[in-house]
Amino acid sequence: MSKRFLPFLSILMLPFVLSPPASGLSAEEATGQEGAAVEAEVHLANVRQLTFGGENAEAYFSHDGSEIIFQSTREGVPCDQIFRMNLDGSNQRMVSNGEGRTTCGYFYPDGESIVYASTHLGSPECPPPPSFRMGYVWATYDSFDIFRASPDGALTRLTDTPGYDAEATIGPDGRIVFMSVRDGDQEIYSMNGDGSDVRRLTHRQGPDGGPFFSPDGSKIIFRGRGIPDGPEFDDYKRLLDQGLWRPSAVELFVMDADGSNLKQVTDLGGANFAPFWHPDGERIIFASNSHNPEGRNFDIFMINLDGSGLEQITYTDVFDGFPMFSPDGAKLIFASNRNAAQEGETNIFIADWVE
Ligand SMILES: [Ca+2]
Ligand SMILES: [Ca+2]
Ligand SMILES: [Ca+2]
Repeated sequence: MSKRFLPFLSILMLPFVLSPPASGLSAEEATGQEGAAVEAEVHLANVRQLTFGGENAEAYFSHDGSEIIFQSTREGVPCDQIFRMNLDGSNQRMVSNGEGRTTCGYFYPDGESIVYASTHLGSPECPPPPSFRMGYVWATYDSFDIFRASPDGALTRLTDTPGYDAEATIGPDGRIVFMSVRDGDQEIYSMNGDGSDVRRLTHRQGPDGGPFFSPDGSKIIFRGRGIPDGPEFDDYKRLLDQGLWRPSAVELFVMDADGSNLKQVTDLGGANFAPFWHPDGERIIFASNSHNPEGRNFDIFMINLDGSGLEQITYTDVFDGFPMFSPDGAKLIFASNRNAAQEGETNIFIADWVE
């Protein structure tokens, strides 16, 4: 999964979200639920806001499309914990253990057990955010490991190697794909749902992460960048050794589930991340700032797997990202700073998808 954009984006976007007109919403739209909708977004109908306040992101449907899992920092929750809710936003409840910082919650195919990453074995407290002096970076905390939580909340640790393990998602057959720095670089691995049979899938210098299986489980889409030796790699490696990453330049790639047949999907510039499959297995929806690579305005785009047919889906001047289709393709969920009641808050939205 893709995390770690939002806390830093929220900070960096302050000047942009202070003035409501910059959101692309009219004053009339900016009040109430109607403010979730934007006229230019022709593929999105009946946009509904599901969370109200705090930082909510990485919302993912269960495999049968009946429920949503997401991470939230909100009143009484000082750093991200994993929540579940119904598709109308009702019955929101924390399902992680409330300790440390968590990220990247995802349902097992049974719709009961979940997987998520947490720092709680390092400390029950929230880990300190990276220094603002580091600029625009994600913290890939060393203490993150991946856990399976059964419906009663009991945790099974699935990774135990030193360094960051997170961004776990689960394919239709229950196999997990995730990112780890266990071999000294950001790489993608897969494992069985119980943590056994770990296989390394990427082998290139530079960041690789945020993987998702295709609907039939045969392919994996992810964000990445190959970096040759030189000043850019030296900077990447220096940050990596501090548990940090500057995600300013990444594109989308696809490979077979065994790591073979690696192909680049986007070549847009800027940061392209949070890819997810349309149920047809031929199209990818993702977040990008390629239309404004130095800026903080991300929007959601869609592209064919062969790199053709790029289309912009959202149109606001603030962050829109983490898109995911329901299994039948009828709905899209995403995170956005649109319609924020307070500056910098990020909420989950759901829309009917219009082809
Ligand atoms: Ca670890
Ligand atoms: Ca790599
Ligand atoms: Ca936007």
